[in-house]
Amino acid sequence: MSEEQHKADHRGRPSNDEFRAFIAASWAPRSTDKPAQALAAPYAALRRAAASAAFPGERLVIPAGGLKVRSNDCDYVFRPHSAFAHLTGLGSDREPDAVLVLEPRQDGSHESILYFRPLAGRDTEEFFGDSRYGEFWVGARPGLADIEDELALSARHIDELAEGMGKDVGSTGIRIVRDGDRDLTAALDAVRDGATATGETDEAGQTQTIRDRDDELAHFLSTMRLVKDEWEIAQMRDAIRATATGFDAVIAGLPQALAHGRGERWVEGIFGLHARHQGNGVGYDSICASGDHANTLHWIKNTGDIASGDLLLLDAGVEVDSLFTADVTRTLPVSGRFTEAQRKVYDAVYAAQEAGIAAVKPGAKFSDIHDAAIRVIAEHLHAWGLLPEGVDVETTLDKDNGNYHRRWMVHGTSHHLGLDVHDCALALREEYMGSELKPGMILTVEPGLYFKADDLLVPEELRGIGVRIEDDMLVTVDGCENLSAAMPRTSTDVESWIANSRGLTAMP
Ligand SMILES: [Mn+2]
Repeated sequence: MSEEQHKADHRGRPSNDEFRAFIAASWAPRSTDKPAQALAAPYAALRRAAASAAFPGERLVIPAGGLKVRSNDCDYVFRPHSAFAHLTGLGSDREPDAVLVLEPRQDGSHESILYFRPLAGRDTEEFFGDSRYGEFWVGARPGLADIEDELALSARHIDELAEGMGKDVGSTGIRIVRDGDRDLTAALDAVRDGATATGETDEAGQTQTIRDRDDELAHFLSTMRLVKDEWEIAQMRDAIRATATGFDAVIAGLPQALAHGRGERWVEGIFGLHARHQGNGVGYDSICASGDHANTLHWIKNTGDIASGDLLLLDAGVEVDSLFTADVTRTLPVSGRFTEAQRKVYDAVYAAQEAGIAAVKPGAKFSDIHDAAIRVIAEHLHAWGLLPEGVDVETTLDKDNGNYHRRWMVHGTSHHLGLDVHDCALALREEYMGSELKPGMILTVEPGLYFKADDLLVPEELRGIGVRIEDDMLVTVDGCENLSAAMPRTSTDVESWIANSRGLTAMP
């Protein structure tokens, strides 16, 4: 058999017309039921309307992105670009290569058109022969009419995209979310070159490039997510509820995690099981850090053992099918009881978190949260004699003086949370750190203290202790709601949580 023939047979290509007819025949008719409209559809329509109003007369291109190769002929599970998910309401694994186009109308509004790859007929080679997209291999997809009903927008075949892109939109032009699909962006750049080199200028009088104009669109779509609508808030509640289930399961599984060795991986697996079971998966790689590993801020290798005297820092969140994710951290005494030194550090971080949470209210600045929490951290470090001689709390908090406390807490206290774990990342500093908190914003409050095992500046009893406590806060009209409050936070409540899980009565 030639290499060519072998390949052909391996991939199931028809060897003759008879085979093709055989494959295409005698399947039950497809369902003609109209799919229900997605619950997210009306909210997605409002978001598209906002984008339309911001860019009248312009064609806006928001790609879902394509499949990413993991290795050879295996792809990663598909996750659409967050801007695409937000504007369509499509979530987990939908729809690779799709492109949302807001097509300008004469009256300044836009028609929403979803170009995608609809289900192929059973008489096509794709049906049985295409291992990346074919129904035999990866399952059925909706047809054009199905997705129009589901999302309440217009749908066209992806093969018509090039023609749609080529239509003249006059002098105002086309914008694309560049990191959505790099190939499509490159193709569009080639087409747009002539049209946009006309020397348009921005507010500061600088000549705008194509990229600048695209970045304005991405920035708009990112900052649009700063304040969540009621549907998004409900998704976040679901994500956090599922996350609490995962944390409960981890606590219940700690005895096995110790017994099996490589306990951090065991914990990652237990949380991942519940994330995958209840949602789309984890919203980011879980940090399962026992003992000194907790002092590596993004410890996602999770290769370590868990010892009974350790603190286990678990930073994990479930991403639900709509792709909204929780982001919660608890630091758990594996034995069920904090040692005196562990409790001292834990209670300090808790006090800092309480101060941070108290600062979450409308009208306060986003940066007030960090300022409040880090002051409490600095006070404890000073009281424990860890700051250099002559450096008091005010001195270390003064940015011009070097922020000595950052040796033990280098990260920020808060970030926006939503479709991305670090949501609204394209917001400018004044729209993020410097902005006022508004009802509907969802953000984390997550101070920590990290004393590395080899830190000779700290007393020996504190070395190897790392603590972070992280909750997800919704800004309300008169303050905030801790969406993750179901997961215990104080040192005594955490001990009771573990004791209850083991069927023991909590220590008084
Ligand atoms: Mn976080």
